[in-house]
Amino acid sequence: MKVIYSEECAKHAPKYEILSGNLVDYFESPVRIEIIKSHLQSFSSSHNYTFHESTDYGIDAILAVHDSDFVQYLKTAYDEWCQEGGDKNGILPEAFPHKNMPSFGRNSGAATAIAKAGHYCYDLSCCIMGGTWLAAYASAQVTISAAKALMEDCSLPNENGPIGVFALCRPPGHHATNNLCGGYCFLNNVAIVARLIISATSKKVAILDIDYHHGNGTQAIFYSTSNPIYVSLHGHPDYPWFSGHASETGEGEGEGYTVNVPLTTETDDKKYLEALRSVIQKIIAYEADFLVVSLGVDTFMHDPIAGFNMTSGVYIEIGKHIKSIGKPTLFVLEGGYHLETIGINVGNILEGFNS
Ligand code: OKS
Ligand code: ZN
Repeated sequence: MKVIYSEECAKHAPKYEILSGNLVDYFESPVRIEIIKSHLQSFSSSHNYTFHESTDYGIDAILAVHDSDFVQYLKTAYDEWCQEGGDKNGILPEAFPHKNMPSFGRNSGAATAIAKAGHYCYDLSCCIMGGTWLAAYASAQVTISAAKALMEDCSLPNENGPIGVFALCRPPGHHATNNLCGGYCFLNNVAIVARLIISATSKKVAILDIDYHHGNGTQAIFYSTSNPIYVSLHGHPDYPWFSGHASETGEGEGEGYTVNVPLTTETDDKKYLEALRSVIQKIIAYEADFLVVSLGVDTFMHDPIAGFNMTSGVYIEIGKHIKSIGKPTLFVLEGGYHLETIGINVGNILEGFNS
């Protein structure tokens, strides 16, 4: 199995975030992908992982999902902030243009860097530093490179079941919308490659989001289209708080092509696999040609920011279930913050898929 990565992904590394009112070390750190990589490398002879540095395919696939003013903001926010005398650690919003504010929509022009931050970001988890754009761009290029590899290799004969490629990327993407960052996410990697695969092949894509959190950004980007279908299992109620209800099913041409399965925080291995089996039936019925998986392992019982009760062993079963869909599959890393097990848990999903 090909694993695509980029050293550039480490260039975004905020020191802190706020968790329950406390300043804590930033969970979404570069070490996450280092741990996963060395875990997969320790397996690479028996499991046949090969590691490939990403190729730069340029900005076009990114601009097919994200607004150009938003991309411009991500590129320039840090420099503007520094020119205005801001702290070298990076820029965070201080206030957001809330719909209940009397001046909402009238005097909301964003003149300063920090006002723009409130316009283009919806929480406090997306500090923009000197290296943030480089890392977010690299994360997208890792995912694009992985998608290109999958499209090339899926025509080759394969006896062991469907072919898979793993995009070992960060920062993650599924909370980013066409013009907002949030939830550690700047560019929506999965949305970028789903749209790329559809435009390159004219085939049908299913997105299966198994991160603990609802992928509100991915859902929003594809809410009114029937291709791709977006299917998410997630903890509820939890971050991002205002989306992921079962009643959100898409609109217009997209009606019926968003599937949300909110699960209570008591969810264990057995309940999760039951829910997974039911959504896999929907993906099979959709007759997708490609599967893109938003792969988060923050569903693990000891994850520091999530609430499920799942064990490491279940990830092998999850991987086997994904294999049973039988389609070329792109795994794209999203969340997962329990560093002691992140390598094992991601490795178990890939191992189940490759078994
Ligand atoms: C604030 C944390 C906000 C982001 C939480 C969700 C990140 C994630 N302290 N999404 O999949 O893993
Ligand atoms: Zn998550």
